[in-house]
Amino acid sequence: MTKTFVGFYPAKDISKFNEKDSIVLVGIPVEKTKTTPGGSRKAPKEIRKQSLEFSGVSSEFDVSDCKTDFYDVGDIDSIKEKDKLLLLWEKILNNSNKLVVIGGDHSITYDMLNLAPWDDKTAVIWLDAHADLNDEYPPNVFYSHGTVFANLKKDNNLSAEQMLFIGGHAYTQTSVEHAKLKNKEVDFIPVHQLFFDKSKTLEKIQNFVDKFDRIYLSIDLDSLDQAYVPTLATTEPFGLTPQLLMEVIKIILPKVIYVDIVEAKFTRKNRLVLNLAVGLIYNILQNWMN
Ligand SMILES: [Mn+2]
Repeated sequence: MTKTFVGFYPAKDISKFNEKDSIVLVGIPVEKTKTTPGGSRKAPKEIRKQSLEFSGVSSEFDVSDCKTDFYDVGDIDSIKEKDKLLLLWEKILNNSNKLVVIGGDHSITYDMLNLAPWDDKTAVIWLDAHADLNDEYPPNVFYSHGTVFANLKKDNNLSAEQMLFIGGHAYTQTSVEHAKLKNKEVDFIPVHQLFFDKSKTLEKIQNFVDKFDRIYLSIDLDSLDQAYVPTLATTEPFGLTPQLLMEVIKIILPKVIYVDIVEAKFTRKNRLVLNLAVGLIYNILQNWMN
């Protein structure tokens, strides 16, 4: 087995996993439509490797000092091992665990959340440069990183009120996506609103969070400004800063039982995004522990 994330116990056999109230990490090394070398399918392995450079200790948090246990169940192929994903969800829900998922491209969010339980008190929030609300992307491809939330909505009968998209600063979004946002097919907070009136916009996010018992959170790293994630496949200017991203998810995390981090494409020469992902995971754990 590849190395586990620092501070996490290996727990490869999911069928035997029965730990309660713990945090479970899984990698989904899958890209559906992209074949660029060094793509996000390599991120689960490389993010774990990068975590070895970290101590897991900061001025505010010590991973070795937590009462909660952390388990790394390894990688699952969301296309070929759907039965394993179903078993993982069963374990997470029965044992009151929380799940941290490392993609893969954004299509893995559909693979994961289409198997998740949904009811009126469950919501999904995604941070992204693009809405990922296409009906097909690229043309004639109906399940990809560009169609995630259109398919989730359709296949699980979700209402506009239980879907919040934060970001959308991309000039490469399709007209279909723009039309859907305009028609309020999901709730939407553009990045410029966060910069323009931060406190009011954070309050709006808090009000959304307050309405639900359970939230699934999906973080496409291209929600960050291109300066922070220059190796990603679809970077855009005018995105979030890492600090603002943390302020936003701090509000959401108390209700979150599932969080994924997707599209962490790096190059041999530039592995910054892997560092960012490791730091983000520790920040998420720290917020969950407090
Ligand atoms: Mn995306």
